[in-house]
Amino acid sequence: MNENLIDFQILGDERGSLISLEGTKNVPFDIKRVYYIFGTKMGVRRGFHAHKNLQQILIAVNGSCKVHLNDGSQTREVILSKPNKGLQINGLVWREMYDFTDDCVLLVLANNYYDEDDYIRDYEKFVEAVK
Ligand code: T46
Repeated sequence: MNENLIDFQILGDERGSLISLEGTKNVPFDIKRVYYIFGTKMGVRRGFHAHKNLQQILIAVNGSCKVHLNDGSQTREVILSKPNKGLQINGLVWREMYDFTDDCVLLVLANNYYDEDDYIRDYEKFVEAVK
């Protein structure tokens, strides 16, 4: 399974906490895009796609959600509930995000710009692609 959980160092002092994300340093790629998902309604499942080449790191900077991963031979469920835990997903992994808490903010770092041509949104095409 082409995924990896990264522990980001929590910096801070008596005032509170801080995490710094730096491309090609603690983030293992050059960051070209950052987006965040919030306000996802209870019971909604999102994702339902794989990427051909994109590398991403998903961090629940607030609240929590679950991520279902499928690389064509194995599946895995990951709970993201800590702002210092990053889930790296590279390329051909089918992903679905669900069980978002009301306060969930899912931050995503990506190594490339948005490109709809990099998405495989049809599950049958994904199965063909991973063969
Ligand atoms: C992923 C998971 C974790 C843009 O215009 N620019 C962007 O950078 C993104 C990410 C999306 N969009 C548009 C495309 C759709 O019209 O925003 C709309 C919602 O995107 P989508 O339905 O793909 O969102 P999710 O939550 O299903 O998936 C997203 C990412 O698209 C995807 O790369 O891995 O989060």
